[in-house]
Amino acid sequence: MHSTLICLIWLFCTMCTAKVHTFHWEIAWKLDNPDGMKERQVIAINNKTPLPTIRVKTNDRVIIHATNKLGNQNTSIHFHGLFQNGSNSMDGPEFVTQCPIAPGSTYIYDFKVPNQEGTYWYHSHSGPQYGDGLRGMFIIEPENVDAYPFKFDDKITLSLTDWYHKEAKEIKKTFMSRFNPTGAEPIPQNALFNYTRNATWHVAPNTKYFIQIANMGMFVSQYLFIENHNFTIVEVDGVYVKPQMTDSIYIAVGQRYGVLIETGDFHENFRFLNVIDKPMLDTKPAELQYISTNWIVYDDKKPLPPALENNEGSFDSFLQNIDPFDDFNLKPLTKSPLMEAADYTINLDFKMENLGDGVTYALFNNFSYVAPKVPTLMTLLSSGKLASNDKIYGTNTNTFVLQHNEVIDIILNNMDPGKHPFHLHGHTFQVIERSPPSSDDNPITYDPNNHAEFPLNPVIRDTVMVNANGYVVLRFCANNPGVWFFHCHVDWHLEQGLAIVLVEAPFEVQKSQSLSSAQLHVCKQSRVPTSGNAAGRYGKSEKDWLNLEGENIQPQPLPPGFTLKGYIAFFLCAAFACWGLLSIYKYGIEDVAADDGEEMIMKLESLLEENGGLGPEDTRPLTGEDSNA
Ligand SMILES: *[C@@H]1O[C@H](CO)[C@@H](O)[C@H](O)[C@H]1NC(C)=O
Ligand SMILES: *[C@@H]1O[C@H](CO)[C@@H](O)[C@H](O)[C@H]1NC(C)=O
Ligand SMILES: *[C@@H]1O[C@H](CO)[C@@H](O)[C@H](O)[C@H]1NC(C)=O
Ligand SMILES: *[C@@H]1O[C@H](CO)[C@@H](O)[C@H](O)[C@H]1NC(C)=O
Ligand SMILES: *[C@@H]1O[C@H](CO)[C@@H](O)[C@H](O)[C@H]1NC(C)=O
Ligand SMILES: *[C@@H]1O[C@H](CO)[C@@H](O)[C@H](O)[C@H]1NC(C)=O
Ligand SMILES: [Cu+2]
Repeated sequence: MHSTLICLIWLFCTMCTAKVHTFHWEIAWKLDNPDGMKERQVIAINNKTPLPTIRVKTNDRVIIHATNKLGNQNTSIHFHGLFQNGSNSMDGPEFVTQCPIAPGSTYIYDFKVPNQEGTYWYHSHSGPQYGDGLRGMFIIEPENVDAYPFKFDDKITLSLTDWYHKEAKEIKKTFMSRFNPTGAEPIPQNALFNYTRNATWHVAPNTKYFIQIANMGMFVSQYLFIENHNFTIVEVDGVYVKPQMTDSIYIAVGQRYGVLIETGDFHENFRFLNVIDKPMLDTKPAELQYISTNWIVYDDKKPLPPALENNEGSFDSFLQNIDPFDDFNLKPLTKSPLMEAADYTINLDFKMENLGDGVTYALFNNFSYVAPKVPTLMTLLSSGKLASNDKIYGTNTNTFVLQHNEVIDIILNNMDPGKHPFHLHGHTFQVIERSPPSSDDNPITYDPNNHAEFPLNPVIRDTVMVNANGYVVLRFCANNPGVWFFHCHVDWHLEQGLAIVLVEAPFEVQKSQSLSSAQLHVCKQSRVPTSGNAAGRYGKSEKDWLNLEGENIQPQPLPPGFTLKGYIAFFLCAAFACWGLLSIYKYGIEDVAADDGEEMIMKLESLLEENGGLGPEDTRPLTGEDSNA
């Protein structure tokens, strides 16, 4: 009796402080034309675009009934940057923490908003699907409105994305094909500013705005710049930082910035530019809109300055005139000294390579991530004492088991000539070292015995750019039991397998977390097993659990003697002859294998067959299907 009363009082008290935000979302296709250049099918929530911004306070609760009405695709939702401490099954990535949500099925995301504040976002974590629009902002405000560590008069959000005219699934087919042997990434058509282009932002003079910015794109980083105005960075990836003035910011996909802008005593209007980091692109089709002009409007009656021309000249002079602040040198506002030396170090060497099906894959220590048959969290929950044995999670999932509360270093050596934004789920990390970029002939790798002194108050974030042929060293504490994905946020690279999985404190997870029958039902609807090892096998003995026969694996390597360079040279010579290179430039990622190219490619394939077999039957999708090699 007495305890019931206490319970009621407690319940009442939590109700009056923490709010519950309940959403019913129908995720479905809709025709839309955000860039004003091409109508296409995009993903909407409750038939609306752009997708809603979720705005909550620290310690609130969020309940989202996510119903898949797409008809032709599975789905899932990840809340990027939220720790999901104690609620690992709400994190979202399919085959990591949950089963895909099949068409017609509903998954209930139900979690407490963590003790975090700032700018976050949500997006699909099913294949390249968020490129079709399943992405939105997620803002966490302090419990007390006056508790921001800086002052402002008004606050707004701003989302940036690259934008493609084709459906992501179709783009992926052309991208991950042996007709794209260099692994050239799909080139977007342009970049959206708040889900539109040519936008105007009306401001009041002499006003301080807090702008919360997220790059929700698939691939390219963007520069953000306002003529005659500086930004003061006050937040990165949900971490408040010492105010830092800069004339522009550089923001990779997955990253967020909170900035203050003080408007002046102006009676004219200025350009507000979002500009694609053009050097990330392998080809630059003439129609690519890499410089987008929007406007900050003080006076509606005054003219808008003309849009910046979209050409090399204006891009180069733009780059020459800005000096974005290096995020490595940002300092967290709350003193958070360098964590003590690592108890456990994960060494990752990363490169791109053609495997036996002629497709380019991303390899971490020679392994490309391939989703297991059983979501890794479910392997963990069903495996008892074996949960700490990394073998049961599969040979192709790049799984590392971490002990509870250990300090972990991730050393990431990038042996690739591109830069890559890496994101860790369930954590923020200290960025304790980052090398400058280097060249292909001279990749810089981390030397534990010879490195720069680590900063005493390193920047903390959840998505960090590693430079071309360079490295980055990240440090965090394994204080969040669960299964967490670590991957490149260039989604095309994730599709190529650029991911590892951290199984953190598995026995703690078993003690305190479980799956609801509703969650298990979602698995039933997508026909995904919910227990067993990565191959879906289990039994009484350890031997049964270590038997991975039938697991999903990456394609075999190219036959010996058949090097990537040789393959590309051969491919280009045979298939494209003289017109080939031109077509690549002209059509970008369009299917260059049309008409007469097709014939040449057939010839090439039969040649390859003789050279050791590259038959079309070797082609396998990255996830979810049997591969019995
Ligand atoms: C933006 O301007 C371009 C060039 O004038 C135009 O083609 C496009 O339709 C406009 N888009 C929007 C969304 O206004
Ligand atoms: C959804 O996922 C399941 C399990 O991986 C797969 O078998 C099925 O083909 C997927 N459905 C669609 C529509 O892609
Ligand atoms: C972006 O869109 C949101 C609404 O979705 C709006 O509140 C905000 O003011 C817009 N930002 C800019 C810079 O126009
Ligand atoms: C922006 O910052 C630079 C360097 O700190 C300074 O020289 C310039 O006057 C500032 N511009 C404005 C408009 O505040
Ligand atoms: C990857 O494979 C190469 C060649 O087989 C080998 O030399 C190298 O040691 C491997 N790397 C790792 C981290 O296993
Ligand atoms: C998760 O919760 C535990 C227990 O409350 C806490 O010790 C730990 O610091 C939290 N981890 C994160 C990443 O917030
Ligand atoms: Cu990448």
